[in-house]
Amino acid sequence: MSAPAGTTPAAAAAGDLAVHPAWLPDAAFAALGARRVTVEIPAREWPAMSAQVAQTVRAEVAAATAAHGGAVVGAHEDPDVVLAVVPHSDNDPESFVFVRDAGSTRITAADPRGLLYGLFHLVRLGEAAFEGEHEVERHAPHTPLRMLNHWDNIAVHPVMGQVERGDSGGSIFYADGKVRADLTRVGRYARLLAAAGVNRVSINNVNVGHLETRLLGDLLPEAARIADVFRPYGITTHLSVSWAAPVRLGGLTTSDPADADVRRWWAEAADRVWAAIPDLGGFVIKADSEGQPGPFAYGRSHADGANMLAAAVAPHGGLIHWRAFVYDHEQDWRDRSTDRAKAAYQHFVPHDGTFADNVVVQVKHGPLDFQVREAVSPAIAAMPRTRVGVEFQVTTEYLGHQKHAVYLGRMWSELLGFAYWGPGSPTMADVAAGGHPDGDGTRIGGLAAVSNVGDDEFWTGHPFAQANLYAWGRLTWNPGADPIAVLDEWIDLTFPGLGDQGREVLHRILDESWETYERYTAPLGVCFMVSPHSHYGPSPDGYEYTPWGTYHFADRDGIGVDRTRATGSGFTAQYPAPWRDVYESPQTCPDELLLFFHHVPYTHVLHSGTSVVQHVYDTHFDGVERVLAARDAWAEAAGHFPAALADRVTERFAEQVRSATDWRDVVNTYFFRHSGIGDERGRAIYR
Ligand code: GCW
Repeated sequence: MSAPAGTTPAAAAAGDLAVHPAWLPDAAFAALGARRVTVEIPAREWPAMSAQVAQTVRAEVAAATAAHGGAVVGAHEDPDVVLAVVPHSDNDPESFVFVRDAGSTRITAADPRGLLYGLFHLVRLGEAAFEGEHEVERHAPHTPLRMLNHWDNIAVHPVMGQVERGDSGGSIFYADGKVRADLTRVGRYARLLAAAGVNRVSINNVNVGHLETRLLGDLLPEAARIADVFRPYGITTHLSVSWAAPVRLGGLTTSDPADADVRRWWAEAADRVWAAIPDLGGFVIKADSEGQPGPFAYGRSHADGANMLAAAVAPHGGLIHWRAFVYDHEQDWRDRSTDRAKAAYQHFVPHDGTFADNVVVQVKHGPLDFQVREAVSPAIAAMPRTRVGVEFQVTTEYLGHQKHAVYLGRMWSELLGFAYWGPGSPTMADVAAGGHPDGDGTRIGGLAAVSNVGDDEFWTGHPFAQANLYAWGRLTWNPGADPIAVLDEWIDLTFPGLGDQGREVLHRILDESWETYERYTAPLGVCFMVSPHSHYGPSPDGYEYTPWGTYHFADRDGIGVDRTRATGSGFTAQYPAPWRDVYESPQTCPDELLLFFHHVPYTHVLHSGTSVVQHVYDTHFDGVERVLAARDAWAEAAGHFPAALADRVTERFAEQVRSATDWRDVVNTYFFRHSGIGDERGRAIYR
């Protein structure tokens, strides 16, 4: 196979050794590694994962102290640092307690997995972990389900490549039509994820091809090899499965969930899978979605389908992550009675309370599809008796393909903190953690996101897109964390010793880069306007007359989607108060979502005091200015970074400038041609 896009042939040839260390170079361990460290883990019959994580903790400490002049010592030898497994009242295997007094730093946890998270906490703190006194601090994850979904295929798709919506080269798991013989890179990835707080990974695309279906069959031992590499870092492996597996693999003539043979096939498949991977997390499934098979073909509901799989995996403690991304992708654009935004709610909310206890209904954060700005999904808040998981996208399918510098921490933080029932009420993150106000507190769905990693030498195409992967993990652990502080953590862990200028420039480039991207692409929550299929670059009418249900309805008078109850699709009715009313009126709808909810004239005046069309011109000119400023800031600071990385970033900036300029001119021209209204500041708009 030739080197994947974005990977230099030299790096590909040099293989794993050329991989950038990302956020855990040896130097990140300098403070801890210079200490005398004790690790106390009682000999006990630990579950396999905990036992292996215990080994990982010991190995990490041994390597750090060997590299930085410290030592591994016994408890009686006056250690500076104690890492100890001790009984904890809550028994949460992932939480830990950090304290510093009388000149000694201590991490305690009920399980080696908590100890590992505590160890990485010390690494993040650096010298600060060993200075002064620290009150007792308990750290616990917001939710026990913190997952990355890989859209990796074993086969290489002629158009999509190997990783669907991946912009970081090929898969780290698969090459040459099989699981890689050498999984060293996966081990490094597991370590990066553990340090960020992720504890679950699904290893194949939710669009499951015929070859990948065999992960439940003859390729199972290969999947088990991957699980073996994740386990020592406290990471549970999940598999994406095809609804059609009984037909494809089992030779049955049907996948009807009511069919006894189908049920038996899945139960036997689960027995086989868990025999090979005893601590597998479960199955992720995309059914009746964008052409994937599902229960609709047999007149069955998604609850019927999910519960049938749930019954098969329940004896093994497995979970079913059933995706709610179900909509009509063969819509007639002439049909104004259908609104794709309503689909997840329409398909799933009627089944609330009927899903089995081990089913997580995984809902995308927005009702459309990972746009730079869309409303939050109302379905997330509408199923108090269901385990609702929320899905995000770390890979930047609609956000610049890891060619543009776009830090997503602030976007996710805003979404996770969205208070569904008004200020101070439970947030999106709370609902995912079982905190629906009408729920019983036990319905934990957790957080998931599509990974952005590939076999690229910098892991993520754009080296700064690593920050998104890191931030994703940290925000699943603590959704309330300040995303800019998280960015600082990433900077410290990735570029230890970087001076103030380098840090300041990274902040200048990244802190508001999400808003910058929004400014030069689709405005005011109108969504899409991207080139169909590739989802890169501007094409304002690209999806307008297609079956995909993603329209903006621009004409000579105005633009936007009327989703009101009064005159539109009625989508606003899916929200609880106060949002159903806030979004209903253009007077109260936030500017940034105006065109998501309303069709308005180009002359409509925003709360900001500017007209819609002038806002488009202003933001698009400004967006490009911001990209140019970021590029120039980078040019000043590039010398502070490793040369190969600096070259990659410089190359990406050239493309970002080109692409942002293209977006600006196409979108501005589009609005000018439709409205006939010029820029009040007389800047160049192509006519
Ligand atoms: O946005 C769409 C993507 C598809 C993806 C799908 C999904 C995995 O364009 O590539 O398929 O979402 O989330 O299932």
